[in-house]
Amino acid sequence: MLFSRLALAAAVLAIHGTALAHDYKIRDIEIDDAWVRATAPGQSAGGGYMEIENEGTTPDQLIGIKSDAAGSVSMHQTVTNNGVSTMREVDGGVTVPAKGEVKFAPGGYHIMFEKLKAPFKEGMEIPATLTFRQAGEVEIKFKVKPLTYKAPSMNGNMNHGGDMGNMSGHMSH
Ligand SMILES: [Cu+2]
Repeated sequence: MLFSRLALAAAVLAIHGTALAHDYKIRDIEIDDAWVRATAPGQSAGGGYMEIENEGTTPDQLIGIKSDAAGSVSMHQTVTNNGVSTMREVDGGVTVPAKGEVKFAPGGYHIMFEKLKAPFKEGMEIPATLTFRQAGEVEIKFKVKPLTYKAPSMNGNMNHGGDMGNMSGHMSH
């Protein structure tokens, strides 16, 4: 009994320790929890998510992303008007406020991988290079989560996950 309780405590500590660690850091910018969902058969695009923190006292801006895993990589934003969600490419860049953070999450900002060179399979890591106006370039890896993975959405009505299987929304750009 005592042993199993100790084991549980150790497991909780281990999980907590991982959550506190910053996955990637460049100057004042930290990137955590970068992930994409595995693609369904025939799906040629996928959305990437992450958290970006700025510990600095001046704002920074994510101005570019590239990856060898896809023919086209861009920053998108899902916008919901009158209950209808559409996504559009971000113009200019995504600002990370001083002493603040930006979350790329289903229903909001996301990285759009299109023309995938190979399907995203659970357990893979998708390399990408982010460019920040102040901090410069940082290489990160998006962990591929299961196709059924449900992320906490920014808004219950805007689940981008539902869109990802059907990429017709992208035909509008
Ligand atoms: Cu998109």
